[in-house]
Amino acid sequence: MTGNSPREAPPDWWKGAVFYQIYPKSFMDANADGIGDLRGILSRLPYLSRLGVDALWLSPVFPSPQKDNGYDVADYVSIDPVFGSMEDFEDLVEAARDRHMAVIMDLVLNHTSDQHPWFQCALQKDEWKDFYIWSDTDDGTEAIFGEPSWTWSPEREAYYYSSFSRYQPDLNWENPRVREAVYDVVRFWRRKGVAGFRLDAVPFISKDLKSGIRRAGPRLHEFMKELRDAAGESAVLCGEDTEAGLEDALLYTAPERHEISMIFEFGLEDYDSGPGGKWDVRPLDLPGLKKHFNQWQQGLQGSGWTSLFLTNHDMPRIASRWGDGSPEAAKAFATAAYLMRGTVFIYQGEELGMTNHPMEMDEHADLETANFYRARIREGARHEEVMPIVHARSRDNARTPMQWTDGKHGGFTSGTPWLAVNPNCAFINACSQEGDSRSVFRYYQQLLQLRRERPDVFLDGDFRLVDADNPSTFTYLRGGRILVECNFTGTSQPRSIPLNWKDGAVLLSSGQRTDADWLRPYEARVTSC
Ligand code: TEU
Ligand code: CA
Repeated sequence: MTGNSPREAPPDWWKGAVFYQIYPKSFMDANADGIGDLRGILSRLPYLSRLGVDALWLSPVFPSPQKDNGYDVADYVSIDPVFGSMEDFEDLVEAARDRHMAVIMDLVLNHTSDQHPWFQCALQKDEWKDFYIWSDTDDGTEAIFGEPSWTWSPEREAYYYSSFSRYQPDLNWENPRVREAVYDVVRFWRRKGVAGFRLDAVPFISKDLKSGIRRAGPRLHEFMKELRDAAGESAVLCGEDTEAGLEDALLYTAPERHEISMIFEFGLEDYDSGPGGKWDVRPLDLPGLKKHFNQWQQGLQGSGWTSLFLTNHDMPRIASRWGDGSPEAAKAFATAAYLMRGTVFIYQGEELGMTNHPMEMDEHADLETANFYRARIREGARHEEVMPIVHARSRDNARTPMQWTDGKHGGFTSGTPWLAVNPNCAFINACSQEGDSRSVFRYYQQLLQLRRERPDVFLDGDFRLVDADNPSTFTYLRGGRILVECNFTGTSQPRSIPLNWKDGAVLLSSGQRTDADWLRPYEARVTSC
């Protein structure tokens, strides 16, 4: 395996690396309590090596009341006992390093849990009060998870502010003591050997509520520079900004600005949703999506960097979302995404083509889903009207446990899983796919291998969109040499490329045979021309 360890690798090793996001709760349970854990992850490192992974992003493993599955942190410098011990964590980092894999942590720096000692002190002691944001009035604004932004504190006789939920009070980044405390956390994990961080919800850390600015406030980039100083030049820093435009991306990632390495931008979510946002489900507007990627690929060509991802723990499964849930759809979307210019991020289970799992309302665990359902019912919608939307968009779709085998609970646990395993583990599972040359897993291996073999094209080469308005296929040329064609539909489509490109050598194909004039349903094909 040609992985990269941060120590021996060049400073920008992360550009060509393949990152794999682990949602620890749902990855692998080693002690039969139904919840994934660090020992479970450690036991699956050989699998991740075989896939071709260079770096792991662990979603939060810190002590937490789990109101938002660990994105409500009660202690930034310990491991939640449900996931294991600090020793388990150190063992994992070391075992990963032996396999030339880096580990990055998920830092939730905009807010803490309301159970964090900082917040508990802020409720009691005046010298801690300014760690959080207070007001005498509630201005009626709504937090992201559909609750009021301001929550009354009887202890303080004032309201505290939260961007997400009342269990996640926002830290006051204007207070230098807060920033020092946060940078201490960054330095702590760097000393433990982590290669960097995924930074949760970064634009929210700078705001000016008095002027109605709730995110991406005036000091955002100043704070990014301070974070970079704390993390060190060699750290890989990936910032989540769901609203970032291209200009923001350049500010975050142009190397001479010494901010962060790359961002996660969420433009891809806009082309199958209406004005009502994520719950406003629409069919995919493929020309719109292609235009978006084209703009980003062109715009970041000279400077700046981005990540390439299809989903994460907050999004439904891509094979179901854009496609018909078939393995072929999973392959086509991965090909389109991962051969663009940027760093690859795979979300656990995507490499198996895992699909959405429609569940009953009382089986759901996600706070956002519950709030959405309650609000719609309160507004007068019927249960039968709301459930199809929940099934299409709930974050729990991504959080059902990994499907390792066709056995009980998909081999994830020998206990009772915290969230139901998708019954299709009977035929979608890692064990059978590793042995099946036509599986999604085996295709991912080839796709990642191809990317690795041609850094001249896939890292450095330019991006040219072909046949931009075609509503069925996604076709582009990399470095003027390699043509990527993906059929985004379940019907055969004519190849819409110039005649003289038609007989280039096939470097990768998702099917057995390739036709000179047609792409089969959901076919992905990579040729040199
Ligand atoms: O998400 C940040 C974010 O902006 C969310 O609004 C996201 O778009 C939403 O989950 C979509 O439904 C991050 C984490 O990824 C998420 O899991 C956390 O719940 C959130 O921060 C709060 O920490
Ligand atoms: Ca466990």
